[in-house]
Amino acid sequence: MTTTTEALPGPLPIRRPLWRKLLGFNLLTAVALGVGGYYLGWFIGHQISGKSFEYQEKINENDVALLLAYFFGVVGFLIGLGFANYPLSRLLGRPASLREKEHEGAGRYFGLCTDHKVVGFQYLIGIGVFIFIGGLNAMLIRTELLHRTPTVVGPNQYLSLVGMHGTMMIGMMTSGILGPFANYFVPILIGARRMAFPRIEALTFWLLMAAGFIITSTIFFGGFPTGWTGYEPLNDQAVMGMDSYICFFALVGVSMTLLGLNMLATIITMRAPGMTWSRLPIFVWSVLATSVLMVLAAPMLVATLLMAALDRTIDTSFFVPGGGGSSYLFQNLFWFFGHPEVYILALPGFGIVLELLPVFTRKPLWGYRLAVSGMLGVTLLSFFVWQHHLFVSGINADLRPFYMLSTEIISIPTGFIFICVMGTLWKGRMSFTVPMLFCLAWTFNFLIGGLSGVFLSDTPSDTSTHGTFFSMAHFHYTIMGGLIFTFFAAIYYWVPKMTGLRFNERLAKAHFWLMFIAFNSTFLPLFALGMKGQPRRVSEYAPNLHGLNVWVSISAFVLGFSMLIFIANTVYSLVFARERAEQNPWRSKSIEWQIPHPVPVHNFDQIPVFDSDPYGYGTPLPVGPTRPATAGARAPATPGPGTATGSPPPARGRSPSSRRS
Ligand code: HEM
Ligand SMILES: [Cu+2]
Repeated sequence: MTTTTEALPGPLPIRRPLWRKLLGFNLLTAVALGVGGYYLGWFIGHQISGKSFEYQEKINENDVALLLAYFFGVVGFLIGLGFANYPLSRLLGRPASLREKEHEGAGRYFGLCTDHKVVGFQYLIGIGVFIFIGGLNAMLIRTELLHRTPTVVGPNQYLSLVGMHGTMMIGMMTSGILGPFANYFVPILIGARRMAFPRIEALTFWLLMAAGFIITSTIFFGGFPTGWTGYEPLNDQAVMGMDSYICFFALVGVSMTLLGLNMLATIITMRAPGMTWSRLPIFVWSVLATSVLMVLAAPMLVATLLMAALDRTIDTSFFVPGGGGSSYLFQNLFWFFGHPEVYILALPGFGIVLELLPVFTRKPLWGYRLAVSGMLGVTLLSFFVWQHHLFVSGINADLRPFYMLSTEIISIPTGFIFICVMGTLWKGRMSFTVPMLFCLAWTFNFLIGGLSGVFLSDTPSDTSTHGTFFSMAHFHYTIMGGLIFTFFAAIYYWVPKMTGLRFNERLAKAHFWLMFIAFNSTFLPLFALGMKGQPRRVSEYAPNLHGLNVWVSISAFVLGFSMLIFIANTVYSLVFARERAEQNPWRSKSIEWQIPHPVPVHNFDQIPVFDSDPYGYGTPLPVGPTRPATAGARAPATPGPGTATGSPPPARGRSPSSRRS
């Protein structure tokens, strides 16, 4: 029984001459209007602030002008892409239409397109480019740290370099899994034809790209000295490059909020019949939890940065002690966002690992409910720990025990996730495919990241490790060792579905092993360097630390080289070799592998009806969604030892016809 309440694909592409295509709303127009808007803002800024506000003529230091330039630039860029067309035509009373540019051949990848699969792809490439730039920054940092004293770049440039690297990485990886993979797969996994707000979905991507250009442009304005945390009062005193940071992070915040809202609306309202909460794939649960964090935390970031921008332009003094403000206020507000942010980075990784392990152990997910409660527990608790970042900043010391305790308690729900990972691995028939290797590496890396976190959550040990390379090592273990490894797991797992092509396995394995070994060889010694007192964000260090730093730098270059293997593999496999992937190479039972490639614009001819959970390995083939597409051809049930799932709970509540598609 299916319901098809939504219009199926629109008309076929209209053939237009090239000049006509170039004139319309597209990337070219967007860039032109973006540049135009930028100069307009710059001009207006100089007109209104030339005399009064903080304009220092000699160094052409005009924050009002730069902030307005960025603002108008982004607005022009979005108008050029066509984001204003729909609201305007609705205001003029034209009828609502749902889809946009979904049938325009390869051109749809280069502009506003409302197909969630196209947006997923755009995210993957777009984020990839900026992570690559962030990675180049890391290589430069490590090149500088080959030397004991500033050699390659000056101390100020070093600071900017670290800030750019950190800010770019955090801002981009925030949407690193949700952008490409949740946008692409969540609608399919829940049996929907699209996201709840397809235009907003496209908007989140293009906002992020605009933000990426803005943070890169900071090099033209002197960079920024605060690192990724943007602390006051340095923020207020910094040169114009700081405005790039503010704009970048504010746009990332807006993009995140919208992304989270869209995911929540989609998952809550658009599940197909039978897709009950207890059948929701665990990856979708992780997206849901992450989205809650995004929606609650990111607006705080945007507001905080707005206040910082006002401080810098019209001297509001929210954070400037001299004017009656407080820099502690900034730290509190920033970390009220910033700590949930670290779980925004971690949770999707949990989701990927738990989603993939059952496939490669041929077992049902062990402890599904425990995993869900772990994710929700992390979500809730992550709003109660932010002051562990302020242990040494000088605020009320009596608050420390509370934040120490709450931080340690958060390891309980995180532990649930680990228990579920171990339970699923236990007696599983493991196949060591590349995605599986990345998941296993996650367990190793994240364990080190998690255990070292305990030292940072305890005030006594944090007082000596805070601000050293120890904390650097800790968060690279969680973000790079956690998130980036699962990011690659997801790439190797899902890109064959997205492209219909397979990666070269030998190159993929070479990438994995080199990356895994080089990663640990880069970051494990940093714990030692930190305990010996090497400070963060400073390019000079004590003579006795030189040998280890050289070791770390060389490892980092090998790590960077492993990324080149990945890029080479991608280009070789997807552009030159173009070997077709099987329809279901991993013999997964999950629905995305049961539908044909390429996935039609509307995903499903008939909305599927779910009547089992997606992890029924070891039990007979699930019926329902998989029946029409596979006809039992693939996904044979390989009975693993002791893997009876028990029958899933019956569909509750709503009848199929009451659901939207
Ligand atoms: C090739 C891999 C990487 C290397 C070699 C690397 C290296 C470094 C180094 C040496 C620093 C700080 C230097 C200092 O404080 O003096 C740093 C900072 C940082 N990195 Fe990475 N990194 C890598 C990847 C990543 C990734 C993937 C992320 C996140 C997604 C990330 C996030 C950060 C952050 C947030 C900072 C702190 C910046 C600050 O202090 O404001 N890094 N990294
Ligand atoms: Cu924290």
